[in-house]
Amino acid sequence: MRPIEDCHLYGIVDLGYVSPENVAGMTHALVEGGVEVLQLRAKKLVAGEVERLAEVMLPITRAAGVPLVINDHPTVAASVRSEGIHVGQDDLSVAEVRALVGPDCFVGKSTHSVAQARAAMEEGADYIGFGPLYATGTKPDYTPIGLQDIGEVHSFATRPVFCIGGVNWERLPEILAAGARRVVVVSAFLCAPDVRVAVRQVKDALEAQWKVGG
Ligand code: TZP
Ligand code: MG
Repeated sequence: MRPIEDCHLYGIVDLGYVSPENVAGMTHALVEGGVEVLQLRAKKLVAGEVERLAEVMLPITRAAGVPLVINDHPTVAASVRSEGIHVGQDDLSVAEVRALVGPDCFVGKSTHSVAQARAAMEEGADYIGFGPLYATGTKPDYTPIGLQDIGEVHSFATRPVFCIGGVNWERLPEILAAGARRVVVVSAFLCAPDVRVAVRQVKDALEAQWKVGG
């Protein structure tokens, strides 16, 4: 299983874009394309349904060595023994979540400003999401934060920082130039005509940047 520190391309199976019956197929496509960590995000489903979908995804992600992260439901993460759990600013604290999921499950936190990113590091999050960089239909109520703070967050971050929100292949050069090392891509993958090709394209661009950047 790939440790979160070694993950640079993060995908999300978001039930806003994927119907429950397509979760298995989409999971296959994303991991075969090359995502290195995958989240299950289902804002409108109850815990039991999220658990059922996690059980669909886990055999696929485990076979690929890709950690699965459950959004919002620490009790589901604990019962299916997912590798990770992700919470937002309005959810339980990292310590409270850790008490529910145990020591083997990493805890990620959404952050939307430099101050929140700093607080999440101090709180002991295992990674953070930082965004939305751009306006995005996947999280429509949030004001985009732009690219200008990415460098500052990386200057103090002691854990992985995944830049998120409107990330796609066309924008990747400017996002990486702003200092990003890791990205989350949601709709640009889930809505792509060929998901595997779209993932591979972003992954190739990320890997090319590391070769240049060392
Ligand atoms: N958190 C911040 S932006 C976002 C989340 C979950 C949505 C990202 O989705 P997309 O489609 O890649 O903009
Ligand atoms: Mg939440």
